[in-house]
Amino acid sequence: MTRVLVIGLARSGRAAVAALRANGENVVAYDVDSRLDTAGIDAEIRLGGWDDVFLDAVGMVVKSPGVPSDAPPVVAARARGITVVSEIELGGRLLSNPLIGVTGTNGKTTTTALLGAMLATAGWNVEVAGNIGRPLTSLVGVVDDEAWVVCELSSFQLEDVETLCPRVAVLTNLEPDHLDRHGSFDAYARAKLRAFERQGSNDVAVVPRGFGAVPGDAQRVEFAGNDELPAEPRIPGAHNRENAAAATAAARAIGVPDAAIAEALETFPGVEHRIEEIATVDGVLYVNDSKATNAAAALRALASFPGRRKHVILGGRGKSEPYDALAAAFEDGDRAYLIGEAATDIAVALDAAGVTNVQSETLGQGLAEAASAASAGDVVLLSPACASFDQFTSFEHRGQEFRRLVENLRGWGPDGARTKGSSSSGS
Ligand code: UMA
Repeated sequence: MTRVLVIGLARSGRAAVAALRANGENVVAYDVDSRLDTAGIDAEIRLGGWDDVFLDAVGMVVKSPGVPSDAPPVVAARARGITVVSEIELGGRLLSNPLIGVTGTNGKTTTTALLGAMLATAGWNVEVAGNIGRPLTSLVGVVDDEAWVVCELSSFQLEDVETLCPRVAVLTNLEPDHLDRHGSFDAYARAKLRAFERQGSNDVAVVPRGFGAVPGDAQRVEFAGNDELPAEPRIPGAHNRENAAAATAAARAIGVPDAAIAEALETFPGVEHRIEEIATVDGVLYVNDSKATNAAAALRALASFPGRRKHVILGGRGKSEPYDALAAAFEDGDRAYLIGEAATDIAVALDAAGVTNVQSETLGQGLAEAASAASAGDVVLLSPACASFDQFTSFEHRGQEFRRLVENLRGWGPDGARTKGSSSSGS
């Protein structure tokens, strides 16, 4: 009897193990972290250093998105000719639901959540999953077969798909990201476009207006940020209008009525950690854009507050990206507070562009320095342009920490008691 090996035992791996077990498979589960708490994982567990014997009797490997293709277990499995698929591929195989896949560099979480809101507003049965934080395999055995699944697809998840075929696939945009993992923009772009690869003539490909050819045979639908929409989106900024246009095109393609699309556009409040307004303290607006893990995303955040003096907290773990375009987007009077591993690289670009910058090292220090330099009307913006993993466990963790620090600044104690005078809004 063959077994399935699941690599990486965080959210995706745990969900994959449960789905495989529910499907009657014999599962062995591996994670490189020898101290991992494996309570509740119903599989034979292997932790720590890799040993090829873990592959004995294994017929298929399912890997978590965070596991790169050069990780020893993946290399060893491929050397033995064992099929390696992503957790998303497994989800696609085990679920018969109609799927809307949303990929792209930036805006895919917002577009995914907004599409979910459009279908839900129309009264359709819909689930939202994938890179947004809810593994696709966690839906196995839980959702009705006819429910639509709107699934955010990252390049990490698309690297190892073989049969996944979304009824509608959406590409929000394509810009450099994750070059450290994929090696080149071409390789990254190829991974993203795999979402379209197996689509047939009854499927729909939603792409930015003027975008080049995508693989597959789907009907092509284009969108642009200046499209006429059934209603103006509540979420602000030009980039969000693009997200709204992409979601609208996808929803219309499957027959969601314009009235429901309009209602969702007008009421959808946006997603946590994406240009999320946390509070106004003494006239200074604090914005959490922790999800900006690449320079292109941070550029969007900078462009969302034209004419307002910005204090931008930047840095973290860099992704081999240039920072000159980002530095050029700073307006006169804007300042940067640099944290984490990429601080020196970013400083070089900012210095060359004449942008005042401070080496703050940590988020707490950066926020304190930004808050003391800011005056009424200014914006303090956490939009790091980098991954979080040098100082935090995830971008969510970084954003939550920012929120906590801002809440402290507002003078709200942990019990909710106000300890210092301030005006506030938007939390
Ligand atoms: N691990 C190994 N070997 C390795 C690398 C990691 O065993 O070589 C283990 C780690 O010790 C850890 C586990 O793998 O225990 C982590 O797996 P994971 O990083 O895939 O984490 P998950 O919790 O499963 O989260 C993943 C996505 N994470 C990544 O892509 C890095 C989440 O996207 C996603 O929400 C979740 O699946 C559910 O689908 C996060 C993300 O940062 C939000 N995505 C990137 C992005 O949006 O830019 C792509």
